[in-house]
Amino acid sequence: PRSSSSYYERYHSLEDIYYWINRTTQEHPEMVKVVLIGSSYEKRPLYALKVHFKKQKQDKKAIWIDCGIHAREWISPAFCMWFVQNNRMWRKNRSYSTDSSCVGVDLNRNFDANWCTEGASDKPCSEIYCGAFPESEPESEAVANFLRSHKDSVQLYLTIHSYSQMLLFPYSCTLDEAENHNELVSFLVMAQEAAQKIRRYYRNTYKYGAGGKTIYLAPGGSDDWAYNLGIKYSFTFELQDRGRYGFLLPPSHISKACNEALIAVKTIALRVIEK
Ligand code: ING
Ligand code: ZN
Repeated sequence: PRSSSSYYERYHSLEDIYYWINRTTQEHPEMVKVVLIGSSYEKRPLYALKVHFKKQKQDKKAIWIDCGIHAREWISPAFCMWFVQNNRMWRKNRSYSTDSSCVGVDLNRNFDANWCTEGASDKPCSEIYCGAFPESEPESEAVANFLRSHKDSVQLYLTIHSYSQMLLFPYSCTLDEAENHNELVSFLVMAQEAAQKIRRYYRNTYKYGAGGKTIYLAPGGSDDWAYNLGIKYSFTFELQDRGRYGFLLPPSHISKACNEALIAVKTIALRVIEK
């Protein structure tokens, strides 16, 4: 399928490339436009892809790249496809700010928990940009609105990230201990013990602790916000792996990674229900 990374590590027929052009423009109509600029001697269409990588102001500046002027140089069209391919390592959402050409807010810095203090950035180009104000983004606002209106029934908040194999709890936005710190530790000790049952197969362990002390200070995270809202059991799971593949975890690792996390979720959920 076109979405797998290996698609770009192969050569493609002209027919495939036409299909790819079609799919790419349909999937990202705001970023990629197709323009028919003529036809070949054999009457095949010549397409230009107009790619907007950033919000464009009035004075439109452009780069032209053509690939495949010489037929036997197959790596050349492969480069053009590689160039257009979306950034698999994108982290933030896709919002445009008015005073910068950089795109995106880090949604896990956009919640109202010591918002935009140390561990976040007010620079729109940063990977940890906190946004213009707490819940400035529709995605974080939607989550926050839902939890606000259901906070009496939601007893356990889980947010799943990757990678590094860690089970984290509040606070990430300060080095202070949460009021029920020891209880949260005991939940994770149990989850960890349960995970060890299958460790014989998987040989994986998870570190656990309060976010700020275990990884880094990170204000504006959803788990801290949910905790402060009153959901006393609030956890961030950082799933596999430890860095071998990092964010590019191969599909063959999905079931192991999910089964491990499932054991931890079940253990924690049972403890919360028992209370
Ligand atoms: N890690 C989280 C991040 O947003 C985190 C760590 C957890 C921050 C809880 C704040 C609260 O940086 C990843 N992998 O995104
Ligand atoms: Zn994350």
